[in-house]
Amino acid sequence: MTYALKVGVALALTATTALADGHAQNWDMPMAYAATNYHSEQGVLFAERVAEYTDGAINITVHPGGSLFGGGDIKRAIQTGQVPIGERFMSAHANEAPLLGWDNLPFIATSYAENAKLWEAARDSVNAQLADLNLVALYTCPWPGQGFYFNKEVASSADTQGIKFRSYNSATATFAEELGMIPVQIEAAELSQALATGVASSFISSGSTGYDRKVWEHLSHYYKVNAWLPRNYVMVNTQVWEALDAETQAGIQKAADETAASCAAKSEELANFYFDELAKNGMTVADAGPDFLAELEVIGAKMTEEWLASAGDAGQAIIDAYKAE
Ligand code: PCA
Repeated sequence: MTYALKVGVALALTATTALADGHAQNWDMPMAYAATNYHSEQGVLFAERVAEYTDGAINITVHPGGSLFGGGDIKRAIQTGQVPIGERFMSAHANEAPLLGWDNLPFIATSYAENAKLWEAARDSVNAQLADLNLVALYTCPWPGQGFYFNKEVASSADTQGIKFRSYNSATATFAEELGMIPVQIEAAELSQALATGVASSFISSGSTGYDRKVWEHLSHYYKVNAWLPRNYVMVNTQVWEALDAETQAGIQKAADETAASCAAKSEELANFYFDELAKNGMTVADAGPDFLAELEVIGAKMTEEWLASAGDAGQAIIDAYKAE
């Protein structure tokens, strides 16, 4: 057992004692995105539900915006027991475990209903993968569909050559390179600064992150593509989870299931609001043109093939199960 995992076990044992004594446990929950973003607001709702359904045994304090741990450090902090619980963008972990990129496959599941179906198909193998990483997923929640932000009109890859592109995982870096752009990975929390300083002048994301980061201050065009609807997940350290009694686990899981539903509904409800806000603030919000879209589809098919090659049989099984339903 590594030192890091031992720390997790020690933390879990402390947790057991706390419950056996009848004392409440206080859990800090780092989250990666803006405090006013619905993911974070739903995280607060989750914490309230957990307190209610565990009769105050588990008190969660939400730390949004990467304030406790930066987005890139949250998973590790949970795995090693520095914090018991936290939230992060699932496909950011696909470089370590390719299967976790299941929700970044371009043009496979482009509506909320399809994305929910894909998650159902992926859930068991994703959970098995997370178990290997010393994690238990409590709930996942989709972002709205992903499209491209630019500081000019773009009709095809002829217009994207050499542009500095902010990526949020390795799949988006590949997408950018295929379009002749130069990817640089940057957290959503640092996006405004990156655009202001010219570190990047393009990125792929939902209307949500463009709105949170007021990107109309720097960029002019948003092209709706709806390439995929990636998910965040709230995860807990396995030892911490296993040290809880069954009743406490059931209370937390009930809170998680309710939050999965309320968070997905909120995402869908806000998707068009975000587009309206981008437009109200002066951005051109449009569907990607046919030439650009045709190129994106070719790149997308290639990315899916690459993912299948890296995710192996478990990846293929997800796609097969999704298509069979
Ligand atoms: N916003 C997050 C991830 C996906 C999204 O819509 C981001 O851009 O980092």
